[in-house]
Amino acid sequence: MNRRQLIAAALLLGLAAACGPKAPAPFGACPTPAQVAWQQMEMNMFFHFGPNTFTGAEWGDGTETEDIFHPTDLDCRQWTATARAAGFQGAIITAKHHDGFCLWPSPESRHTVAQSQWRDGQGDVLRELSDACAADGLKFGVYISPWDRNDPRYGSPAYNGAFVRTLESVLGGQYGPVFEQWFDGACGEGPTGKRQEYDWPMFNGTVHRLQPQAVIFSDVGPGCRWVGNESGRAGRTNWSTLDVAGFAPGAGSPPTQVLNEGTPGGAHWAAAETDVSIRPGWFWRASETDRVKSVDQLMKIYYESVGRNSLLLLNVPPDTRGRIDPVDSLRLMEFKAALDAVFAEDLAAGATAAGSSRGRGFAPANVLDSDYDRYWAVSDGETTATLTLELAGPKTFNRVMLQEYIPLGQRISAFHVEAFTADGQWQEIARETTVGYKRIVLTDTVTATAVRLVIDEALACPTLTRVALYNDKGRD
Ligand code: FUL
Repeated sequence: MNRRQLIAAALLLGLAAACGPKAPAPFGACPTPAQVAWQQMEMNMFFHFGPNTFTGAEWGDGTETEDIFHPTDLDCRQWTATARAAGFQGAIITAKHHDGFCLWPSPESRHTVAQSQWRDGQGDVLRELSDACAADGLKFGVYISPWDRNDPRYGSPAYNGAFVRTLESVLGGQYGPVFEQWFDGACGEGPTGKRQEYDWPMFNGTVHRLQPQAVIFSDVGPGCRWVGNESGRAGRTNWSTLDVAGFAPGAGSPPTQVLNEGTPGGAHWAAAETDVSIRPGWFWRASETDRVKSVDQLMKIYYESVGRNSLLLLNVPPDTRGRIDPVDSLRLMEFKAALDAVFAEDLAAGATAAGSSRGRGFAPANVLDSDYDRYWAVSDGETTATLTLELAGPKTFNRVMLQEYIPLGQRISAFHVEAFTADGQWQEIARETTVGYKRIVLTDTVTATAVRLVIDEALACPTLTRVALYNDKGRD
């Protein structure tokens, strides 16, 4: 082809694409690009670290002397290297827990690392962790508790302004970009015995102003919501949409079942985040080292969080040295090996896909590649659909993974899966409700030459970007 022919061919192709079917219109509340990127992180690590690490308390009362905080061998690169090796994408640290102690030299407080003898008052855990995250390619996030049992202003209007300045000293760029701001809903008494009326619009506005891309966690968002329990379990039905009108974080939050399952067609996008600790407590304690969760427990948590349209925020609390305990890090490596053993091989690879579609660009085969932005979609107005995969031979599996294309909203509300088995029959192997960003359905182990996905009900014409089959040989 000469140059002129090339240009003509390119124009024709462009014209053909322009004449092709359009993408479905977004449906209902949809995530922002930052919320999509956040959900794609799938697993982040939580680090509870502070005076409680040294006192053994879960909630310090704010009277602890600053010198209590004295990690003997702090190494944040050990935390981030461990998280990275275990397949985690981000880290969130308790910069300030309810005891009010700040792991950075906050100018708003006299209860910080700067008042301690640790590193002669020159230490800054946020500096070290944010640098370590950058070095290991993890995103950096912060938990900053509004409830403060040390600050004498807590319980008076002055505290809200002080809390905003506290946020500014972390989010103002000093520690680089922050991907998630974690706001705990707990609102107990301060040192004055008083409770605070939190100014949530002002707190959220401060985060949005300084870190526009940061996803704000609280019981009710606005960026993402609490999953409603601390045991690692998202709802089997789990909508990323939620009706938040009239609710607030903490005592004013919706019932935990609503947090666990979301609201179908809800007015606000606030996907569930599942926060759970690898240990019984949130902070490290020598006495709990023999109760670090097993690989089976971690796999169950994975299937019931990431596999149920939620992000997993797994707490791995550093010890009094300021390092991850070897028992925990070994367990994390075993967990990663177990995940890899299941997800290394997609048994749908090489399959052919058939089903109705809205036309070129939205073919059923799009579910077979890992490009998130190429998806299968049916025509507007169709709220049921069938997709058949002819597998590349008989395949044995017990996990069916589905992914909706969430930038256009969450749509599927009921589906079932059938497998074509050696006896020449279609056999129903699963019947479920929602899909969302990622759904991993656990089935009995089955050997089949074809798989049929039937979308029985959707709030709008469904989209699917991925269907994959896996075999977890270690678990039913
Ligand atoms: C809770 C806190 O009270 C716990 O101490 C812990 O930080 C957990 C993640 O959130 O609300």
